[in-house]
Amino acid sequence: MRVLFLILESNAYPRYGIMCLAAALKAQKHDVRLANAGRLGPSGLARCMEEFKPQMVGYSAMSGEHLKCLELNLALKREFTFLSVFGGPHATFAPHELINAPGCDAVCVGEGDVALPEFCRRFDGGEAYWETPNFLVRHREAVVSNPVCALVGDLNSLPMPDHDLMYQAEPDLARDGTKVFFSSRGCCYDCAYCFNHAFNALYSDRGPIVRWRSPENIIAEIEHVAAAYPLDSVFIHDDTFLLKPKEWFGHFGTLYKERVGRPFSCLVRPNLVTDEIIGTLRDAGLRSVWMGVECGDEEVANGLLRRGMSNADILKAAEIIKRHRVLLVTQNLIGLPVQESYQTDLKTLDLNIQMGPEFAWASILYPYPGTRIQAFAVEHGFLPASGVPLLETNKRSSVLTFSSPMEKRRVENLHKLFGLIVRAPWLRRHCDFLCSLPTNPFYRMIYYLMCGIVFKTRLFPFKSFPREVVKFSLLFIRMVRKT
Ligand code: B12
Ligand code: SF4
Repeated sequence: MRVLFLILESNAYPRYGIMCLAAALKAQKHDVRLANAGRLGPSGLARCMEEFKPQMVGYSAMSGEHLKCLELNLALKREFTFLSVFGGPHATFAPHELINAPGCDAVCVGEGDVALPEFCRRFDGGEAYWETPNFLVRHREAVVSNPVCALVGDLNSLPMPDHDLMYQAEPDLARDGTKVFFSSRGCCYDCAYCFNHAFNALYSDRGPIVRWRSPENIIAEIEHVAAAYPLDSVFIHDDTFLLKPKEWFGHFGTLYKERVGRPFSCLVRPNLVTDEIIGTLRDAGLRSVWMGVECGDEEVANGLLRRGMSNADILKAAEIIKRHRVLLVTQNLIGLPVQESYQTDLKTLDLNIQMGPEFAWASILYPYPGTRIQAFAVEHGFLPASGVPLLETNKRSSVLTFSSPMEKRRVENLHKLFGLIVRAPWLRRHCDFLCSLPTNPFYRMIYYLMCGIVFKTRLFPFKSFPREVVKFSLLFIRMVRKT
């Protein structure tokens, strides 16, 4: 079968889900391609469709970008004949919205590694593909919904994700010295703003949620990439890298040091940080960790957000990380659905100042479909019951209704200045004044400049300036314009 995956833009980040699916389909001898619609433009994409004649076009969409995927799909459907299939987070958490949208033929809920090859096998063999597990399919004017099958139990059994496919479609990613990998899937925590609790409920009786690859398995993938592409550093993007047995890290550390030997980064949850594990990983080459702090107001963090840890736990984790001379990046949530949102955010700011991270990254909360925080925000009047507005980017403003326009302005400004104030704490005493000024492009520039400078000088420094500078500058301009 000829399957074409379409992405709108890579956002300077590989689509690992597509790389996994492409590998699974190729293992079944299907002919798979990937096109970046943004890069090709309408005429290039039309040429690609004419030449490849895909029988199926697959989209992987997060909430928000699904709208543009639907639009593109409809435009293509006017000129070409193919089956359109949607997957990814929006398909998982709002499948009915997608399957009822014009032009959408099928939606894959949850993991597609087993489901999509099975769907293609049935389609190709003239069997009842509309009855494939995990899929909602439009069949003879009706929608057929099927339950999800078990999660992939043994991640080592999956074929190696298809990096070549991604890097051919997106040469900037091939040139980028930092490459992304995943060593595990799933997270057992219950944070109210994250997709995992909804994902876990979907799969509640379908096998263990948290699964990890063997150190040999992920290292073989990293070696494979290093042999063919520039690789200066590795970013292991598991939701919670430390959610594995202690022995795993010793074994991984030894192999990584021997066979990869480049600096790496990962994401951690403060309550899982221990002196022993960080020491082992540091010895193997750990350069930076991204740690979810989210909220410095303990009542909000443990009530509304369900984080389940104290500020003391967070400070202790930060101290361990810094003591091992690992660069610490904190991740924080701004603009929460609470009465005094700005005051709550200031507590988060102060906690960050106390921790002194290399960089404090802040996101404006966007309550995604299926999350508890969305239900809470609707119930308490922070969001309209009629429907949650979709934003193309949540790096500019908040969708919540705050107690006053000034409260909203302060929250949005603090989001832009957060990283700067944490790096230059003397600005803290001017924070109320700075945040009460009208929102403005200058603050947005500061936000992206801070990210850009810290990323490319400290976290993932340019190794080859000529190789990366053009891509990086274009990304910077695109992000500022979009926001
Ligand atoms: C890496 C990552 C990114 C990367 C790349 C995104 C991508 N789509 O790959 C970047 C940095 C660009 C990114 C950006 C954002 N992200 Co993000 N990101 C992730 C992260 C951590 C990993 C994604 C991943 O590669 N997973 C591993 C692969 C194997 O899983 P997968 O992608 O889900 O794919 C599987 C299935 O979904 C399915 N599948 C996927 N696609 C398809 C397609 C077809 C046709 C089929 C049949 C099946 C299928 O099969 C795959 C294999 O089993 C996830 C969390 C997570 N653990 O998934 C959040 C996550 C996807 N991101 C999220 C969010 C909110 C964002 C941002 C909005 C954050 C922000 N504040 O800016 C932006 C959105 C940008 C945009 N353009 O819309 C949310 C999405 C929620 C939602 N309802 O959409 C997630 C789920 C995390 C969360 N907080 O809940 N993100
Ligand atoms: S620890 Fe991170 S990945 Fe896990 S549920 Fe909480 S926010 Fe999501």
